[in-house]
Amino acid sequence: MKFAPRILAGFSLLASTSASSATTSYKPKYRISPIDGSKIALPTKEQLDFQDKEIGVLVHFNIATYISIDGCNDVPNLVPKVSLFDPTLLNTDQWMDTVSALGAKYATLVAKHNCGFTIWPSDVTFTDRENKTVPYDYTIAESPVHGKNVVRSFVDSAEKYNVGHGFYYSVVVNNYLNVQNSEVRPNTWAQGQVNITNGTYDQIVFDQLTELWTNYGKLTEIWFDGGYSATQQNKIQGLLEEKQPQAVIFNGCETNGTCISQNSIRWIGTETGQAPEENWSTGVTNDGGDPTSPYFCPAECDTTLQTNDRWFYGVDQPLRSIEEMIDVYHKTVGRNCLLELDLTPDRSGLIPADYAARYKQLGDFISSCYDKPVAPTAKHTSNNKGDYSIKFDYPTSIDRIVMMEDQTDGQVIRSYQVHAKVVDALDANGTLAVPFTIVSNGTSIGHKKIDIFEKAHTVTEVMIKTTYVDKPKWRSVSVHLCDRLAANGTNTEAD
Ligand SMILES: *[C@@H]1O[C@H](CO)[C@@H](O)[C@H](O)[C@H]1NC(C)=O
Ligand SMILES: *[C@@H]1O[C@H](CO)[C@@H](O)[C@H](O)[C@H]1NC(C)=O
Ligand SMILES: *[C@@H]1O[C@H](CO)[C@@H](O)[C@H](O)[C@H]1NC(C)=O
Ligand SMILES: *[C@@H]1O[C@H](CO)[C@@H](O)[C@H](O)[C@H]1NC(C)=O
Ligand SMILES: *[C@@H]1O[C@H](CO)[C@@H](O)[C@H](O)[C@H]1NC(C)=O
Ligand SMILES: *[C@@H]1O[C@H](CO)[C@@H](O)[C@H](O)[C@H]1NC(C)=O
Ligand SMILES: *[C@@H]1O[C@H](CO)[C@@H](O)[C@H](O)[C@H]1NC(C)=O
Ligand SMILES: CC(=O)N[C@H]1CO[C@H](CO)[C@@H](O)[C@@H]1O
Repeated sequence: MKFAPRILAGFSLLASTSASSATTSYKPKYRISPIDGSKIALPTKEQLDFQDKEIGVLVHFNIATYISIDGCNDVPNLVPKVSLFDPTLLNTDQWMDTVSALGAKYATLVAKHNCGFTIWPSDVTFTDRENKTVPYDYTIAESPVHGKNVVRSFVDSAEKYNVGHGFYYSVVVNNYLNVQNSEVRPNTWAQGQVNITNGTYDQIVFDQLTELWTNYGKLTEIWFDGGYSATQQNKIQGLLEEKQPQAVIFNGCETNGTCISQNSIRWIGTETGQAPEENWSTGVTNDGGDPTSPYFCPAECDTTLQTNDRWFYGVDQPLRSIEEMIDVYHKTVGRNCLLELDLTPDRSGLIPADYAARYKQLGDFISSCYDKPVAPTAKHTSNNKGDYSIKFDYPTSIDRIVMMEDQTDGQVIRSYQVHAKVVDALDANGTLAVPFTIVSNGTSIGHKKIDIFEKAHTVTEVMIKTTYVDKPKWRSVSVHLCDRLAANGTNTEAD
C-alpha cells in the first residue's frame, strides 16, 4: 500500500559490496513484425498464465491492523508493540471463502510491512553493533498468539482452495531496524529500534526472503513495493533464480529496462483501480505501457475496497459502493490490467461480514454478466485480414463485447472498430436491410478488452475490423447483455 514507484535512483552511492556474483539483467525477448518491421515483445508462459488469472487479492494483515493509522509509512520512529498483535479468531480458510466468492485466482499476503513485524516466526539472527548475535525478535512468535504462523496457515488455506499464493515483503522500509529507503538512518534510534549497519540490513533482508521463498511452496506472485536497492538487487535476483524462478514479479523491471526477472509485471501508476483506456501488455513504465516496447510486462492495477485508499483494516472505514467496484472491474480487467484488490482481515483475524458481502456482490456481478455470452449458437468466423465476425441466428440484444487476443506470439492488434448491424426499430426503422454502424472502437486489446456500448442494441451481425503488426490470433470474442450498474466511463459509441 502507499505504493511508491520504483525508487532505485538515489541508491547508486551505496557501495555495491554484495555484488560479487555478477548477475546480469534480463534482456527483453521479441520478434520482428513481418508487416512493418517493428518489435513485437514476447511473453513468458508464466506471464500469460498470470494474466489469465485476471483478479487477485493483496492481503493486508499485520501489526498495522492494530494501530489507528494505515501502516508505519512515513512515521520512521513508530514500532508498534508486539503485544498488540492478537487475532483471537484467526482463520485463513474464512479469508479464502471471500477470495473464492470474489472469483480471485491468486492471493498475495503482506508477510512484512514497513513496521518490520513478520507474521511468520522468523528464525533469522544478525550481528548487532556490539558484535553480539541476536534474534530478529519482532515477529508473531513474540506476540500473544505465539506458536501460530499466519504465513503457514495462509499458504495451507490457499492450496486447499486452489488459489495461487504469493508474498509481499517490503525491502526498502523497516522501522524496527530503523531503515528508510533501504538505508539505516544514522544517529536517530528510538525506543524499540535495533542498531545495525547497512550491510547487516541487506543480510537480514536476504535471510528473511530466503525463509519465505524456501519454506512455503511455489509462489505465484512476489511483490516489491518500491523496488529494492542497488546493493540488494543482484543477490535478490540470484535468490529468485534459485528458489522461485516461476514467480511473477511485481515491479520486476526498472523503468529504464533493467529487469530482475523475465516474469515481470509493472505497476499501472495509480491506486484508484483505473487503467488508461489504452493499456498495453508491453512496456516498463508505470502507466498504460507502450505497443512498441520490446518488453512484455503486463500491468497490475492494485486498489482498495475500503474508501480513501485505506489498505489495512480501518475501524468504521466505509466501503466503496458496488457500482464503483463494478466500474473498477471494467476499468482494470476490462482494460487489459490485472485487478489486485486489497483484502483486509480485521483485528479478530477474520474478514468482516459486510466486507465479505461486498466482495461476493462484485464476484456475483462478474459471473452473472460474463460467464455466459448471449447467443451461444451464433456463428463466429475470422478471416486472414484480421476481421472477426459474429452472425446471429435471429435479432439479438447485446450491450457489450469482450475481446481477447491469443498473445502467445505477442500482442499484435494495434486498433479495432466494432461494427454492428443494428435493427432496433427506432434506429433502423424496422428493416433488416441495414448497414453496419460503429458501436465501439479502441486500440489495445491484449489479454482482454471489454467495451460497454452507450446503450443496448438489437443486432443481427457484429464485425470487428483491426489494424495490426502481425495477423491477429483471436482467443475469444463474446457479446453480453447485463444489468447496467455503473456502465459509465467505458468505451462509448464512436459515431
Ligand atoms: C537503470 O537504473 C539502474 C539504477 O539507477 C542502474 O543501475 C542501471 O545501470 C540502469 N540501466 C540502464 C540500462 O540504464
Ligand atoms: C565488531 O567486529 C568488527 C569486525 O570484526 C570489528 O571491526 C569491530 O571493531 C567490532 N566491534 C566491536 C564493538 O567489538
Ligand atoms: C547507511 O548508508 C547511507 C547511505 O550511504 C548512509 O547515509 C547512512 O549513514 C548509513 N547508515 C549507517 C547507520 O551507517
Ligand atoms: C548505534 O551504533 C553506533 C555505532 O556503534 C553508535 O555510534 C550509536 O551511538 C548507536 N546508537 C544507539 C542509539 O545506540
Ligand atoms: C462512474 O461511476 C462511478 C461509480 O459510481 C462514479 O464514481 C463516477 O463519478 C462515474 N463517472 C462518470 C463520468 O459518470
Ligand atoms: C421510416 O420509413 C418510412 C417508410 O419508408 C419513412 O417514411 C420514414 O421517413 C422512415 N423514418 C426514418 C426515421 O428513417
Ligand atoms: C474512435 O472513434 C472516434 C470517433 O470517430 C475517434 O475520434 C477516435 O480516434 C477513435 N479511436 C480509436 C482508438 O480509433
Ligand atoms: C487513450 C489512452 O488512455 N492512452 C494512454 C495510454 O497509456 C499511455 C501511457 O500511460 C498514455 O500516455 C496514453 O494517454
